This record gives sequence, structure tokens and C-alpha cells, in this order.
Amino acid sequence: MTHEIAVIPGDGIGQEVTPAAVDVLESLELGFEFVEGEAGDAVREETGEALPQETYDLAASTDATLFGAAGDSAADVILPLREAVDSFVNVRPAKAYPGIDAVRPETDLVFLRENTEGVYAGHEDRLSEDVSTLTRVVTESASERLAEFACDYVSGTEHDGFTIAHKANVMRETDGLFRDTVKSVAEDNGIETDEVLMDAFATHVCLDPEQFDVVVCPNLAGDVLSDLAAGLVGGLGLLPSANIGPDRALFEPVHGTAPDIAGDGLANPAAKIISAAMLLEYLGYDEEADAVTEAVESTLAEGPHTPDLGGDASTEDVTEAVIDRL
Ligand code: GGG
Repeated sequence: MTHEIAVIPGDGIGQEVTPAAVDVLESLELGFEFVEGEAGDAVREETGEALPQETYDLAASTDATLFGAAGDSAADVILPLREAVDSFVNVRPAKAYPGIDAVRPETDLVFLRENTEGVYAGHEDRLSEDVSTLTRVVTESASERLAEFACDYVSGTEHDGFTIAHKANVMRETDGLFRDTVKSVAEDNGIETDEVLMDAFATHVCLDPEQFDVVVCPNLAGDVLSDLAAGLVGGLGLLPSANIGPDRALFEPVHGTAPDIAGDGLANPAAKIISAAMLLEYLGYDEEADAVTEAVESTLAEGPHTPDLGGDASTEDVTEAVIDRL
């Protein structure tokens, strides 16, 4: 059976790392059909729309999507694309790889981020020139869906339950509901949990990341805390992610468009290529997924490295090195 994969590079270095991931997938000769879609700031400038309907429909109908990066139009691109795949969880592994000069080489975390609501639900208003508001939405159903995924994710694995990061001592209603719902689903499934206030987590994870493993968090917290963890493992160029829905999924690096290096051919493709490995695993190609992950890990261990990791290799050099190892 062949699979149709949407390829939406977006803006900035998304235009460089997404083709790199496609090259790696193509080198496996699995017969995937890649269909390209446009989205982002450049398309908005041209057409007035950051996410043309046909790109939304593409993500909503293909088996999986490879997305690159969104810049100023992130709210109009990545949020609706996640909605197109009905993605209720963003899986963000943050792992230190051998050979990389990491601040905390012992880091090995997975963030399971609520992906549909919180402050990213889009209920923002400008009441007057100097007053703006934002409504934060947390529902039992979205928290339950995330918690059920988290329970499945850790069941029968080496993961010993999960940690719930929240701020329920201040946001009593919203994070209170989130924490209580996630905890209750975990209890019903016989999964152990502990909890931590998200601000305290930020300190503790820097001082001793090994005390955490799988971390379940509300939307904004998951976005921010995983970027913080990227700082512990060697930078944003190393964090992949999977946006999982019931019938399809979207895979993107955690990093954004990196306008400072966009167009120079120097972006680190590792996060995007590991995201492609997550796509392979999602579609059931476990052996190929492991092979791609190992090829990236060995490239990170032995080089070549892009400038963000202290080297002078190009995106193309690193991509070729990964493909050579497959
Ligand atoms: N590839 C990820 C990306 O484009 N990140 C930009 C961004 O602002 N993301 C917000 C989010 O992940 O919710």
C-alpha cells in the first residue's frame, strides 16, 4: 500500500529542511507519493491568504503531512493545519545526543502537549488602543483525550507513568480542571502520575532533568517548556515533533523559520529528519524509522555538523551524510 504525504515547507528554513526530509524518505524507496502545498508569509503576501483552502484540504485528506516552519503567520498556518488533522496532542521528544555539546547531556524527555486549546484557542481581543484580552479555554473532553493518549503512550513501555505540569495554584479553574481530569483518567487506567507547578518545572528541569521523563502539559506550557528543554540538549535544531490525530498526523520540527540564517543553506535538518522518522513509525514502518533515527544519531555523533552545532557543514552535507548511512 502506498501512502500520500502532504509536504508543506512554509517559510524561512522550513523551505530548506523540509526538502531534506523528503530526500531522506525518498532514498528509502517506499513508494510514497509526495504532494506539495503552499502556506505562510510569502503566500499571504502573494494571495492575501496564509493558508489556502487547497493546502488545508491536502493536510485534511492525506495520510500524513510534513510541515516545515511558520513565521509571522504561525497563528493562521500551524493552528489550522493542526485542526485539519484533528491533532489533539503534540509529541515533542527532547533528548541529548552523544557527540553534541549539551548543557545537560543526561536529558531525555518527552513532552505531550495539549494541542487544541488553552491560550492558543484564538479568543483574543483588542478592546481599545491600550487594552487587550485573551480567553483561555480548557475543557474536560480535550484534557481526557490527551490523558488517554498519555496513558497509551506509557503503557507497556519503560516509562514509569508521567508528570503533569500545570499552574493550578493560580489558574484554579482552567489548570485545575486540566490537572484533575488528567489525573483521574490516569487513575482509571492504573497509570502512576506525579505533578509539578510549571514554573518550578522550568527550574528543576535545568538543575536535574533526570527526575523527569514523560511530561503532560497544557498547550502554551508545552510549547515554552519544550523550547526550554531544547536549550539543555544543544538547541532547537534537535527537537522533532508529531501532531497526532485520530486518522492522520502532521510532523514538524519544533523550531521556527530562523530568519537570521534562512536562505543560506546552513539550517540543521536533524529535527526535521527525526520528525520524518516519527512519520515512518506512525505509518507502521518501524524498521525504517529506527534506521533513519540511527542514521541521524550517528551523523550527530560523528559529524558533519551545521554551524548551530559548531560545524561548518551545510544542510545538504548533513542530509547526504544521513542518507549515506542508511
Ligand atoms: N515548525 C514549528 C513552527 O513553525 N513553529 C513556530 C511557532 O510559532 N509555533 C507555535 C506552536 O508550535 O504552537
